Amino acid sequence: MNGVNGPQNGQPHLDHADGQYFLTEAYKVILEEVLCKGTDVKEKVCDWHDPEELSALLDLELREGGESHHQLLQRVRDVAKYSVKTNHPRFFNQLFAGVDYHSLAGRFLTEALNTSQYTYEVAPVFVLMENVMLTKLRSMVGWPQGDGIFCPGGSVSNMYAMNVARYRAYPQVKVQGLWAVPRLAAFTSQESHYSLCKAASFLGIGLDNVFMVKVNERGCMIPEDLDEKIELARSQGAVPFLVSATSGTTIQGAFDPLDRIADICDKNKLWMADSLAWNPHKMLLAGLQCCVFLLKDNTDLLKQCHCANATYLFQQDKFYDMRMDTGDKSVQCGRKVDCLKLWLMWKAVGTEGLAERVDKVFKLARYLVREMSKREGFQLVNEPQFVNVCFWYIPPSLRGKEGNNDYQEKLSKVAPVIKERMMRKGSMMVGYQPLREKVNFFRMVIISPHISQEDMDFFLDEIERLGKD
Ligand code: ABU
Repeated sequence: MNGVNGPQNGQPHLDHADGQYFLTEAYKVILEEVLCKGTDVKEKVCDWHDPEELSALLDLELREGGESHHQLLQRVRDVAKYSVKTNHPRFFNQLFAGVDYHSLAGRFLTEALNTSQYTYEVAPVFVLMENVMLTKLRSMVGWPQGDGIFCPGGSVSNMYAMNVARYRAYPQVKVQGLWAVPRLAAFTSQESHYSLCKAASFLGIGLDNVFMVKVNERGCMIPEDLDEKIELARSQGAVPFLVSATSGTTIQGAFDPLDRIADICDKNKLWMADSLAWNPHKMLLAGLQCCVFLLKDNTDLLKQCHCANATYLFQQDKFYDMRMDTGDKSVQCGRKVDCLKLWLMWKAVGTEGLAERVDKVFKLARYLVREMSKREGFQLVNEPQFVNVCFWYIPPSLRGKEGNNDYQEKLSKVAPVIKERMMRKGSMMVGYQPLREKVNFFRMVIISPHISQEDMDFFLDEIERLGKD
């Protein structure tokens, strides 16, 4: 063992004792820099540097020889130091934030075990665990007998939905390809996630065949427009096959009217209430990535749609029940274990604990909206339906000038300027975007149950400070 100096004379790091010593030291750095400092409100959310400057601060170059433990621990420190602290109480930039320590332990364990979820023989515990998780989650939506899979991201879940929906309608597509199917049409709202478009182009359905259904003033799909768009697609010779509805849209957190949409889908025999994509790595803090695709079908549709029957993995003469091998349900081969982090966290806090953290962030979002209404300059885009609080900040120099011709143009520049200032200062992180005719506005997302009313007050104060001109 080479201890603190690491391997000598360019020897590769292959010694277990040596590796375990390094891991122990690296873990201390991770604990200190990422989990202690990274959650400390007195520290920066991000130590921001422009790309050239950051490249100079980091030693990213790969060389012929290896480095000492001492140097490597410095690399670990550097990565931690210059990375964004998404566990920080002032990180509001994405739909994920905060840390759950049980889930994190599950993530460490997953990485250490380093297996693939595709066969029972290499992942016996995780195959059973994934089945239990999927059954539990499906039971919550009323499909105890269906199917499902943990996916690498919500976008991939949406892609699964589109592929399986098409396969159910036209099973010949798998063998004969796009020649064997008519022009297909999918429907989703103007405010749905962009992954529907990605899925349509990836699967050969085509962007022109994704019909964007109008939304109401709060961002919810308008069922009457869905009816009209279905008719429009048919009039163009396309065959409607899928509607993707959203509960909690990416920007406004809007909820589409699922019952009314489901009625339209029933009437037209379209895929909608047949599957569900859900990301516990967002509001439940399961850690990236933890996404499930749940399926009502219990006839092996998922497997039939994707199987390739690789004989080196899925031998038909295995000594155990081959139905335990999940690999032919997925589009990938190697598949990371994403169920353990959710399972361990759920075991730790129970369903009630998970519900409590959701309730807490809803209360904080309501608190933020109330406090905003007491201050000048904060203008909601819409009354929030979820934990996304979308608003414009009107700086003092623009107040009372709403009638000016250049008002919207000037307003569009406010959020990017405030964002740059907060990033360079490192005080907090929040995202912004335009949305169709609406110019840039902030999307504040309250996700982490570790935050408090003081963090909400700080957020409002800091927007005022950064946008005081
Ligand atoms: N599913 C994409 C969400 C990205 C984000 O706003 O964090």
